[in-house]
Amino acid sequence: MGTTLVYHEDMTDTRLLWDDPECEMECPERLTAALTLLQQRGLEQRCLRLTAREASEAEVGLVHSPEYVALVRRTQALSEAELRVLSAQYDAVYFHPRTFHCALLAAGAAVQLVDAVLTGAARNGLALVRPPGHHSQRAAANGFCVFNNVAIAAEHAKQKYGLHRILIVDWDIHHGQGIQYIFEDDPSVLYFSWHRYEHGRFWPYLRESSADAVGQGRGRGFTVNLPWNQVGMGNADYLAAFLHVLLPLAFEVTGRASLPSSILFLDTPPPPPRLLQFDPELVLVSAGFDSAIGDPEGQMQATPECFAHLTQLLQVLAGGRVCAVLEGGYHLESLAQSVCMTVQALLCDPAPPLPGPLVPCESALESIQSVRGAQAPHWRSLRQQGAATVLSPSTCSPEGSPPPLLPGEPTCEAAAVLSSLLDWPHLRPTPPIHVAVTLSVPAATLALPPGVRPQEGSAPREETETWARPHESLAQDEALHALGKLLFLLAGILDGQVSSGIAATPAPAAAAALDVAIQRGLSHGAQRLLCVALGRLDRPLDLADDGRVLWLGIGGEDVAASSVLHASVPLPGTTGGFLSCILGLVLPVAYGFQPDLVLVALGPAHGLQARDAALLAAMLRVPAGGRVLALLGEESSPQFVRTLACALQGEAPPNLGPFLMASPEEIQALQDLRVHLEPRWKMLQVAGEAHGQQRP
Ligand code: Q9C
Ligand code: ZN
Repeated sequence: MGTTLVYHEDMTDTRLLWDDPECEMECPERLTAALTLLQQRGLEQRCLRLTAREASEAEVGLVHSPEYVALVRRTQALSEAELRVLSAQYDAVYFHPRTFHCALLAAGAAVQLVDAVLTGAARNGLALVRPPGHHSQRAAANGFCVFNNVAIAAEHAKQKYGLHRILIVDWDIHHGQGIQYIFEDDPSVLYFSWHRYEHGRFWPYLRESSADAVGQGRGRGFTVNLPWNQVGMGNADYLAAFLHVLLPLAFEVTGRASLPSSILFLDTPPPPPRLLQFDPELVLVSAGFDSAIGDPEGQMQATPECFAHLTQLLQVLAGGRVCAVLEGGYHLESLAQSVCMTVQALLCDPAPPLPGPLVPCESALESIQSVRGAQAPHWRSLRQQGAATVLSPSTCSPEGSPPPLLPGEPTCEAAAVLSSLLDWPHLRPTPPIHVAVTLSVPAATLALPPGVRPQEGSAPREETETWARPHESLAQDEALHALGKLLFLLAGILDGQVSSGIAATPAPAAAAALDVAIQRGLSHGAQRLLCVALGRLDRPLDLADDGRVLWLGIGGEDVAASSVLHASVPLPGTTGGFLSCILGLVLPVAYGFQPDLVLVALGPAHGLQARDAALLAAMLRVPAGGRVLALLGEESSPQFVRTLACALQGEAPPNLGPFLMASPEEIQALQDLRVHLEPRWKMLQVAGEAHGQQRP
């Protein structure tokens, strides 16, 4: 099951026929630039190619009024002067005689993509379309958008496949108010959008783009707006938004009680709480790349690689069913590179490292805090973390008409930064082998998926013995044999032959094997090694404190031990606690540290089920750029190894099963540790300094 690319060259037909500086950026070259780079990088050839078809009247009618569709149909026969007059009736829209055809193809492509993924013909995919869709409304074109492609695709998924939990992630830099309006009272569609807002001074100047617009009626809590109040948001800000806002909500499957008004009558017994859950069955991405560096509209700083990370983080949801549909993106080079990064991530290639230190800016943290505050009444995972702070009034748009937009021209300096960041190639090549597994049982027993290879090779006997010598537990033949394989695998990862791997060791030798793996990794040139140790595995005492090794213990006994390079938490006993641990601790620290190798060691009494381990591995794989070595006991079941191997390969981990909210103790333990680590690992922050919660 691969990645689908849906396209039709007719979508380059529509273009602006007259002078209009506001609209000229939405040009046919957007599609050709993206497609050409996809071809040059050999990515298009790796996808299942689908030729877009026109959406049917019924499909467009899922979202738009018949009168509006008829009006757009009539534009085919209008003269240029008439097109101009009609265009002027909408905000930032142009019509062309081919607009109707293109808009039908764009909507059709989105529907086809959803069909391919929901019938199992493809795992995920991208529809490369114009005109874009997310601003368009039931009876109105807006912001270059004619038909709302993503909204139509979501309605289609609901009607034809009976889905009732769809996540729409709108990472375009404009607020997709069209999607928000269409689903604002619909709890079966969670709409998340971040957007340039500048306290309401940026187009489309809507109050309802602010964080306190959370949806209506039964849909309350299913509209999530994250307004950016400054330009220049970058990789750290976008990742923080995913880790601290979007993903906690997307994962939450909760008994959110919605209280009907009858509860106000105290003599009637309250009805049982309606269970609202969100754990999406499908992820649709309104994939606009005007949020990337260089874009004249967005004026943001996120580099193209960031979109590989965002895409891969989403792939842990909904069994990996991610359908991305192009929206905006007006800097041709930045757009093309970002599209390539998205497709590469959909194809499960490891994500390239992100440039620069990852520290979210103060304004981003204020925005994140305000949306967490606004959403806290609707989402228990947010409420629990004690971040339900009062919505800062500064994030609401001012009353009355919006102040004029301040022009923001890219400076010469920004242009230089951009050209160096967009300089290609600066990536390591994708290793030929995706996942290698050292085996103690015949390969056939494991029924490994394609892409996962059994590893037969071993380090030379003498080398293995040298590394084993200081450790009594590695003296036995069996342990020595396992260590030889582990060393071989580790070298394969560090040399770029293998992306990730699983190495099995006899349980009594687990701690020693991990110690050797760390030392060997360092001597092999690893600059930053993140070690996530589960169960009874103590940090080796002689570990150099030179900043090259970061140790995160989960469920060990040294719970008290804590420095910025050595932190431990008890193993959460609930799904909610485990998720908070991954999203609120492990990933932010991993992103802050930017390791070149991650060791995940499952020691004695690690307590993880296969699906927990798979989720941890699938998510750590993203900041690790794929380079994860999992160490586990030889007694691990074939099923466990197989599940873990699939996750390391980039497949979505299995569902976590019945969702249990984190216990207050689990939350407290995490909170204490975060407070302690935050000064060093800024990606842990969920609130701005000025309005932050009181430190205990
Ligand atoms: N300089 C999409 O990205 N112009 N539409 C705003 C502010 C309209 C953007 C003017 C931008 C529409 C799909
Ligand atoms: Zn946009």
